[in-house]
Amino acid sequence: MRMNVTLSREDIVRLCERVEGAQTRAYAIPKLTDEYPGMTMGDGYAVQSELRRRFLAQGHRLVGWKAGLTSKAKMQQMGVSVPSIGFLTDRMARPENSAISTADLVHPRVECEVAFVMKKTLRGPNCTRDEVLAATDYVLPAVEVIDSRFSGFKFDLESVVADNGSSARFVGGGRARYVEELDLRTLGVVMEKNGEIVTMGASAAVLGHPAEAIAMLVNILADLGEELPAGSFVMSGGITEAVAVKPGDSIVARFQELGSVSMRFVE
Ligand code: 0L1
Ligand code: MG
Repeated sequence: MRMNVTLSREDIVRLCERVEGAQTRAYAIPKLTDEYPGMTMGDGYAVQSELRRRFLAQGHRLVGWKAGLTSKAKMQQMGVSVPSIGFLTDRMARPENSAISTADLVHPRVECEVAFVMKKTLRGPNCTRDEVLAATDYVLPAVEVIDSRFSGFKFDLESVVADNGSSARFVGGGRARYVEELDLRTLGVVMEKNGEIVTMGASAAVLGHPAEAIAMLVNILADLGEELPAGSFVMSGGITEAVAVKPGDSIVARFQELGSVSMRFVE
C-alpha cells in the first residue's frame, strides 16, 4: 500500500519549512491541519520525508527510527488511535547521565522505551514479530525526550507525523541484552523524577510485545518505499504515558533485566 499524498510539492515544502523552523528554533506553531484540514497521513509522511531529506543534506546522519503512540496509555493521552513512525539522527542522541538543555526544546516530556539494534536489514510489507526478533542484534533500555512543537498540545496524527512524531532527543543506556535471554513482553519499568516514582508499566503495553511495534514500523517504511537497514537503532514506543520535565529535574528510568538510564535537565 502506498501512502495517499494529496498536497502539492510546493505545500509540502512550505509545511516542512514551518516544522523545521519550529524544531530548530524551539517555538510552538498551530497544528498543520488548521490550514490544511484535508491533510492525509500520506501528506504528513511526505512532510516528514522532506524534513529528513533536508537534515541529511545539512550533514545530520540517520541513525535509526522510532515507533510512536504504540501503547493504549499514549494513544489515550494524545487522543489518537493509530501508531506512527519517525526518524532519528545523530544530532538527537545524548549520552547517558548527561545534562540535557531545555533551551532548545518547546514542551519536553520523557518516556521509557525498549530500543532494538538490528543486525539484518528488514523490508515490509508483512514483516512479523518473529522476523524482527531474528533480525535483532540486541536490545537496550532507552529514554525518549519528545517535544511536540504544536501550541497547547493541540494536534492530530497528520500534524504529529509531519513533526517527525515529536522526536527531539534520545538516551540509550543500561545493559545491552540478546532477545533470546529475555521475555520482552513482561519487562517492568519504573520512572523516577527527582527521586519519586512518577509512572510505571510493563513492556506488553507496547502493542502486546515491543517487537510488534518494530514490525509495524518496517511495514510503514515499506509504504514509504523504504527499508530498515542493518545497524539501525530503533525505539519501540513509550511503555507508559509521557512525563513533563523542566530545568532542574533529574530522571532515572529503571528497567527490569536491562538496568537503568539517567539524565538531568538544565536551562
Ligand atoms: O514517541 C511517541 O510516542 C510519539 C508521540 C507523539 C505525540 C506526542 O508529542 O506525545
Ligand atoms: Mg516515544
